[in-house]
Amino acid sequence: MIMKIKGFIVAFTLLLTVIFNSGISSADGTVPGTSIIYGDCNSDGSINALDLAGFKQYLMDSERTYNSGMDLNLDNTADSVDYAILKQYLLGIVTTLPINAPTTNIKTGVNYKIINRNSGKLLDVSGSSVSEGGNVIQWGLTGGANQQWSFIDAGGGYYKIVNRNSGKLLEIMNSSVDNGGGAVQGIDDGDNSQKWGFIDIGGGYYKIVNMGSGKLLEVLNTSTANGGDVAQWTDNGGSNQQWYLVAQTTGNITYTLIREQNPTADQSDAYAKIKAAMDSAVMYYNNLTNISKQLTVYYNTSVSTADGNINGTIRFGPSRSYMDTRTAIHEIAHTVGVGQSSGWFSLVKNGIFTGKSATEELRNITGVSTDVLHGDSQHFWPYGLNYSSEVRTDADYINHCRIVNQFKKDGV
Ligand SMILES: [Ca+2]
Ligand SMILES: [Ca+2]
Ligand SMILES: [Ca+2]
Repeated sequence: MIMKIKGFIVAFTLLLTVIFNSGISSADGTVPGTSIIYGDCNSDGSINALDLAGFKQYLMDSERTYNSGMDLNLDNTADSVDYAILKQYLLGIVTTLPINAPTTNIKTGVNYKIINRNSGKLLDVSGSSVSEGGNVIQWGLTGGANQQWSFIDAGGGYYKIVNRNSGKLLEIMNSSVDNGGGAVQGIDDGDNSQKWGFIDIGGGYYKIVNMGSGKLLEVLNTSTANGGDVAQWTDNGGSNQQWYLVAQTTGNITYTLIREQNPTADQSDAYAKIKAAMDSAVMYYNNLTNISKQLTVYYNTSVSTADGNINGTIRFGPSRSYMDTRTAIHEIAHTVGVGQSSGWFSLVKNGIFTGKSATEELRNITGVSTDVLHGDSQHFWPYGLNYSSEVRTDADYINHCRIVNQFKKDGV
């Protein structure tokens, strides 16, 4: 029996050798009059376990030559990445071959925040764990190192994703290939479950695909809550499977809250709430924009809600319902020019903000190529955060900052 198997492998290897040398290797993957069945390594018209065995043999052959029919991700190499893809195909994880190669325009050596498109929350190692198996979840922006990730080129368009705080890799627990397989952090062991491809879907968004399983990194159950679990799932087009990548920004908004020397109980309470709102708002601006501004913030009971001025002043009135992140972000936008600068007034025409960069950014966010930003003498929408009802998820804070950042490019 052993002899038989050995004989089969020899015969199979010979067959493959014939196939590999048969000239199916033109740059566009086709030969006139011949159409390649990608993954059909033994050219018998079907793709099955025999092809996987053949591929393994091929990889062990030190003198192998490139074969486009085995280049299943169209990156001009036929290697272990393609073998993994063939395995995924036979498991039914990948349903068509070839697949598009993940993008290779990811920068290495840079710390990124990885933000879920649906929730606006960040890919985060729970509790800043540094342990093997520490859970990876989503959490609102904190600026913490456990929410920052850098990439190491793992070849074939795949990357290792390293948590800045722990130095451990984003991985799928137990190399699961199942829906719901958990995203955790682990020590680098070279496994394909620790390698990820980035599929650029435009607008700054990526699908992040696990090399071991072919499944996408997603926030389970489209959670928008802090602590929502991150795992893998079959691509279903959901925005909970799409991620916005943002590298280090140069935003530098600082503020001073003016306090009475001997504050009343009401003032002390207001200061604490205003500080929390401003800290959160400044965090968003500094992590998502390149805008700098020094602000002076007041608590003033004669102000009806809150206001912001291009001179750098923000005033909060007595209503506690306006001492929140939404209002603070909205007022910061005024201090950097929204409804305040001459640039604003020349760019808003007939109720439309006409600047190119911000308009393009809105379309990046919505995916609708005809969308326009509406504006008046004071405000803009969508994403102006003019009312608390405009905040459905943290993604609205993120998108506000993306647009205001582009307002500055447009000359606001
Ligand atoms: Ca076959
Ligand atoms: Ca390939
Ligand atoms: Ca997880």
